[in-house]
This record gives sequence, structure tokens and C-alpha cells, in this order.
Amino acid sequence: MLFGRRKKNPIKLADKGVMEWKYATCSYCSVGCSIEIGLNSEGRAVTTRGVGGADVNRGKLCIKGLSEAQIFEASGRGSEPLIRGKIFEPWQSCAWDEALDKTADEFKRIQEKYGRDAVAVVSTGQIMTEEFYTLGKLVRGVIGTNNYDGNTTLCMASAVSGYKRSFGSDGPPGCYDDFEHTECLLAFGSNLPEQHPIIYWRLKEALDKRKFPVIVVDPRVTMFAQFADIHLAITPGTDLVLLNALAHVILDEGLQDVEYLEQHCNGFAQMRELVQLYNPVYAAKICGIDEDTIRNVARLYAKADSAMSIWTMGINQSTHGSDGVCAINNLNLITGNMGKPGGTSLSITGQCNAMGTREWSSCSGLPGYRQLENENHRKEVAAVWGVDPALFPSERGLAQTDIFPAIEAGEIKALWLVATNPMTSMANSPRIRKTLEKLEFCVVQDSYQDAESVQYAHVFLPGAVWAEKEGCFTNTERRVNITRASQPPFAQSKPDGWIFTQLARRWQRGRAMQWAETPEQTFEEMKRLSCADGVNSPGANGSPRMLDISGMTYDKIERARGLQWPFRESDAQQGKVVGTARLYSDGEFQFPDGKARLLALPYIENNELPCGDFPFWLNSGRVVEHFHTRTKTGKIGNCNKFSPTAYMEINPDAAAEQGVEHMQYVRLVSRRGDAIVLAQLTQRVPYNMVFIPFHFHECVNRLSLGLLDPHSRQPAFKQSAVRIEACDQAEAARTNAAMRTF
Ligand SMILES: Nc1nc2c(c(=O)[nH]1)N[C@H]1C(S)=C(S)[C@@H](COP(=O)(O)OP(=O)(O)OC[C@H]3O[C@@H](n4cnc5c(=O)[nH]c(N)nc54)[C@H](O)[C@@H]3O)O[C@H]1N2
Ligand SMILES: Nc1nc2c(c(=O)[nH]1)N[C@H]1C(S)=C(S)[C@@H](COP(=O)(O)OP(=O)(O)OC[C@H]3O[C@@H](n4cnc5c(=O)[nH]c(N)nc54)[C@H](O)[C@@H]3O)O[C@H]1N2
Ligand code: SF4
Ligand SMILES: [Mo]
Repeated sequence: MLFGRRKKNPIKLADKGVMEWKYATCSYCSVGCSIEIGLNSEGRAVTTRGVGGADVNRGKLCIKGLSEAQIFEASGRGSEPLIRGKIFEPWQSCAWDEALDKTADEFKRIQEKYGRDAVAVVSTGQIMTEEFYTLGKLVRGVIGTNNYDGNTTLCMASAVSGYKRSFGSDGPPGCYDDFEHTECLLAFGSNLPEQHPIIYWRLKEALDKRKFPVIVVDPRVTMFAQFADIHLAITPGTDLVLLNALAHVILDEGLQDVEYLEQHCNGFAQMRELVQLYNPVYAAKICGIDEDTIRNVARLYAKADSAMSIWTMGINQSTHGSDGVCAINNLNLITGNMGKPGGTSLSITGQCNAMGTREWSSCSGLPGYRQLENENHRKEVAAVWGVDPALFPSERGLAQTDIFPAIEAGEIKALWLVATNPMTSMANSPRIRKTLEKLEFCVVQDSYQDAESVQYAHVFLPGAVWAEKEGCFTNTERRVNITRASQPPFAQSKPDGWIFTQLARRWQRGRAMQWAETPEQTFEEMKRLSCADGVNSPGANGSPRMLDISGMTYDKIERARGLQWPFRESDAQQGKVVGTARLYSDGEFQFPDGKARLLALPYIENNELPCGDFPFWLNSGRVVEHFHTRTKTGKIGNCNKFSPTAYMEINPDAAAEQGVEHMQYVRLVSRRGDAIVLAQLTQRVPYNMVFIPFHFHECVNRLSLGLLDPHSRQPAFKQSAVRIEACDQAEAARTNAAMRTF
């Protein structure tokens, strides 16, 4: 038998014939790595490399960034607009004018017949910020429907809602540099090494220089949990109980920061009263973490000179998502860990531009963190756009997860999906499938025409992808970074921003408005709305607007490899070349009295729990190689080779009891549907849980329930109940092989 490589040749990097490198920001996750795209003599993207001088990634990229040059010509790209009379009929290719006319005509017809809000728009976290801004201008200023939201409701809504409830505004207050200063890191429901590999690398780098405790809260033994000093294998959906218990211990033992509490926080008395109920003995029974460990972690956190919390989907995707975020904020406020180096409450965001949509898309409000409920804000935006402020509703419409039930109920008749694939990414896909069939008109705008949701469209608009266009993304640490167009759009596809302005011109109101010719001009318009210059109102506490980008230009952003907001015109005038690392360093929050709010957050058990008929928790998440519904990574060599099939993690003891062997197919059944999946026996999951990566169509979301958080309307993707049944191995193997794309 041969072991290792036959010949030990030195590794040689293949010469890909790169003639030119173009600057960009990675279009997968929210880490926001600076990346260069290598073009050959024909101007085709042949490779990528990390940018050495960029603070975020310092030359590094993960497997997805390293293979990103392949996304431009991957199979399934949308090459031309498509149209058809009925879903499931064959598509006809058509000219852009025809596709856009049809879309505008159908929207107008449906709005005249059923009312303005009968058209719904669901967008994304993956197009450029300038495109988000333009889409918002079109939807709020021209089409005028209030049922407009993004897939970010599946992802960041609980973080947004929690930040607003605690601090008076959205906006992650911390940054990656906090790892260099912190003395204790607490991570909730986040698998950093796989989902944010380069943030994880930044953390490791900090740990190599200076040791501090890393505590990971996750029901699975993830890669992150394996590297942690303490792993808290929490009972799913009960982080709020753990957090209340941590606060209980801190207050009980007098470990709080009294001065910070008095000067900068409201609501202490009510919060204190509530957490009295969560003594560690009681909490341990619900959250599954023993009382000594709870006390130990509380003391470690409160006694550290600076301590920080990070979290991702294990918190946000929960029926207590928003409360969980507020409880994390409570923890940091009572220990005085806010806005100081190494002391913060940092939501790790998800998609490359999840932040851009929160800031500028007008999805749940108006641009620049403005609120529909605020009359001054409506007037300011109306003045810049040249529309009547009366056009804007005075409160937000339906969230993404409420739009689908409204289609089911017949209130919404037309749907426009922009860069999102709900057929695979939403919970309870059997129900979503029936819902989409009910639409009178559906238009899907995607860079890949094989995204599953395209099956339900009457019109398909092919969008240019990533560096086929120019614009900015904002990353987890509020860093605005730029992508330069490295090549023209694939075939007949067009930049999403172009599609939005062309569509706008099909309305009288749209023709009367000004539409920028280039993304850079759009950016200049956004800058005007971002600062308090006498025209715009200041922040709620009277201080300058927080989300201020007025000192930025495209060139300055590229030179700095990204700038963190706020970056004001006055900063630029003083010659500053870096933005603002942290928010709330002065202890001034965005409520009128400038104080943060401590909240009393009772835990109410409301999940679908495992039971006799469905004895396993169904948990779901991601693997490092794939991105979401695999429209990109499912076609890319290494990503797909390393992770080719859907699989289920199951504990060996549970498997033995169920008569399931390693690499055997099983049928999983929930109250919604069933799915065939390959069993992988591993101690990563506890005895009563199975875990499935959600990337594969016809798998986990056929089973998931997705109960909604009452504040954020985000689904609890990670908590539902399933049972395991045997299935025909040969048939399952055939189906599985047919679903593979390589
Ligand atoms: N490779 C890759 N990277 C990505 C993405 C991708 O698709 N692929 N997507 C990006 C996006 S949009 C996002 S939102 C992020 C997501 O990033 P993460 O949130 O880190 O990823 P997930 O795997 O969805 O979930 C993280 C963990 O939550 C745990 N969890 C489940 N239930 C609970 C609970 O009740 N409490 C706690 N504390 N933990 C729980 C799960 O076991 C899982 O290990 O990743 C981003 N990065
Ligand atoms: N069970 C379960 N379900 C989940 C999750 C989970 O953890 N478990 N996570 C949830 C989370 S956090 C998220 S963020 C969602 C993601 O859910 P989706 O947004 O539905 O997933 P994506 O596959 O990223 O879909 C984005 C689409 O945009 C297209 N696209 C990419 N770039 C461009 C562009 O520049 N222009 C245009 N026009 N199209 C483009 C892609 O081809 C793709 O079809 O999934 C959610 N669903
Ligand atoms: S860590 Fe995220 S941003 Fe960086 S290369 Fe990987 S996918 Fe891209
Ligand atoms: Mo996400």
C-alpha cells in the first residue's frame, strides 16, 4: 500500500497568465475580505488573491474567496431575459425592453386592481449598496408598495431589532481589532472557523500573542467549540435563560459596573427584578448548563478588564432571537463593556452586504437608518428624491416572513424576488411551493437561472454578478469597501442597478425623478443623506448622524482598503485616513436621553420540542465549502468536491438505537414533510439532535417549521422536531446521484 505522495515535488503554483489585477471585496460572507481578481490577456477572470495591505484579511482568503474567479462563467448563469405566460410552460427569450415592460405593466395592473400593497418585493444582502439605495428609491418612491423587505429577515433581523431596543439604533458597535484587546470572549451560536474563517484567523492571531478565555455556546461540538476553553452545550433555544442567569450571578455577587450603569443606562430596577428569578439552579434545568459552570462563566466575564460577546445564527434564528440579542446587550451594559477596546456586543453579520441593505435599502425604513414613523425623516428623503412625502407610509409594511402568508391569503398577488432563493432557503418548503404557485405574477432577478425559485417566475431578469459591476459592501465591523468592475456583465445580463433605473422610467413618477448615471454618482447622493448638514435632522440624541459616510470617496475607500463609518467630511478635511473603529465609546446612545436601555426579558417556552413521535431536535447550519443555496459554490470545483452531498450528523448512540449505520440513507420525517438524507455518525451532536447543512435543495427546509420571533419576525430555523425512518437504500442512492451537480 502507498502512503502519502509518490514523489515529493515542490508545490508549484500554476501560471494562469495574469496580465492585470483588479481590486474587489469578496462577495460571499460578511467578513469583507479585500481580494484581487486576476485577468488574463483576454480580460477573463482566471484567479484571485488576498490583498496584503488590507486590515481585514491581511493577504488571506478562505476556500470560497480563493475559487471565486470561477463564479463568472459557472454553469446556470442567466444569459438573457426570459418570459412566459404561465409557470412551468417553456421559456421564451426576449429583449430587455419586453421583459421590463411586462414587469411594469403587470405591477401597474395588479396595483390598480387590488391596491398598491398587492405587489411585494423581497430583496437580499448580496447586491451593491448603491443598488440597494436605488431599489429603495424605486420601491418607496415610484412603485409605492409598503410590502418590501429582504432575505435579511431570515438572517439579521433579530440583531437589528435587539440593537434598536437596547441602543436606540441599529449598527454593530465593535470591530475585529477588539480581539487584540479583550480579556474574555463569549461566542453564542456562531461557528466562526467555518462561517467566518478570516475573522476566526484574526482571533487566532490575537490569541497567539496573548492568551484569554474563549467560551463557545452551541449545542453542537463545532470546530469553534473544539478550539474553545469552555464549551457550553446549551439546550436549543434557551440562550435567554443562560444570559439571564449570568446577569443574576453578576448582580448577586456585586460584580456589575455601578458607575457605568448609573451614568449610561435606564431600566436597571426592572431588569434586576426579572433576573432574580433566574438563579443558576433553576436556569440549569432549562438550559442544560450546570450551575457551577454558569457561575464560573459569569465571574470570568464580569471580572475581566474588558470582555466581549459575539453571536450569529444560533441566537438570531430563534423564537427568542431579539430578546437574546437584548440580553447579550444587557450583559455588556451591566459590566460596562461597551464601545471600549475589547469590550463590546458584536453581531457577526452574514452575507457580504447584509449591512448595506440594513443601512441604505429602505426595506424596513428609509435610507441612512431613517424611520418611516418619523415625519422629518420622510420629508428629508422626499426632498432629495423629488417626491411627495405623502407617498411614504408612516409605518413599515410586512416583513419577508409575513409576505408569504399574505400571498397565501390572497392579499399579495405579485412578487419580485431580487437575488434571493426562498424556494430553498425558507422554512417549510412544501408550503412555500404552494404559496408561489398562487401568484398572478412573479418576477425573479438572479445571476443564475437555475436557482430553484426561477421555476415559479413569469419573467426572469438576469443580473450581472459581483465584479461585473462597481459598488460597495459594508462588512460586520461597519467597513465600507469597494468592488471595481473587472469585466463586462456575462452575456446579456445587466447590473441590478441598471435594471432598477430602467424599470423606474416606466412610471410617470419615475421619469420625473433624477437617476444617477453611475454607481459613484449614487454614492454621492447617499453621502448627502448621511450627514447632518442643516438639511438633515441629527441623531435622536441630538448628536451628529451616526451612519455618516460623507468623508468617503471611491478612491479613498480603495486606498484605505475599506473605511469604517462614521467617516465624516470633517474627518476627511482633517486628513484622517481611517474611519471609526467603535460606536458608543462616549457612552452616548441613540435614544433621546442618550442612555441605553436595560430590558427585563422573561423566557417563554414556545418551540416545537422533540416528543414521542418526533424525538430528535432538527438543527441546521452551514459548511465552510458552500454558500447558501449553492447557486455559486455548487458548481465550483473544490467547493463541490469537498462537500458534494447533503448529509445528517447523528450521534452514534442514537444511531445504534435507531438501527442506523454510518453512510446509510434514512428518511427524516417532520410534521411538514420528509427528506432522504445520508447519515454520518459523529459525536458532534448530542444524543437527541440531528444536524443538516441547509445548502441542499429538497432537504432540511422540507422539514423545518420556522416559528417566528415576535419582535424581528425572524424564523427559528434551528429548532424543530423530526423522527427517523428506514428507506430503500438503492432508490435513495439513485435519487441522490441524480441530484449531484458534478
Ligand atoms: N461557508 C459559509 N460561510 C457563511 C455562509 C455560508 O452559507 N457558508 N453564510 C453566511 C451567512 S448569510 C450567515 S447568516 C452566517 C451564519 O454563520 P453561523 O451562525 O456561524 O452559522 P450556522 O451554521 O448557521 O449556525 C451556527 C451555529 O448555531 C448553532 N445553534 C443552533 N441552535 C442553537 C441555539 O439554540 N443556541 C446556540 N447558542 N447555538 C445554536 C448551530 O449548532 C451552529 O453550529 O455565515 C455566513 N458565512
Ligand atoms: N434551514 C435553514 N434555512 C436557512 C438558514 C439556516 O441556517 N437554516 N439560514 C438563513 C440565512 S441566515 C440566510 S442569509 C438565507 C439565505 O437565503 P437566500 O438569499 O435565498 O440564499 P442564496 O443562495 O444566497 O440566494 C441568493 C441568490 O442571489 C443570487 N445572486 C447572487 N449575487 C447576485 C447579484 O449580484 N445579482 C442578482 N440579481 N442575483 C445575485 C444567487 O444566485 C442566489 O440565487 O437562508 C436562510 N435559510
Ligand atoms: S472569509 Fe468570507 S469574505 Fe473572506 S474570503 Fe472567505 S468567504 Fe470571502
Ligand atoms: Mo444569513
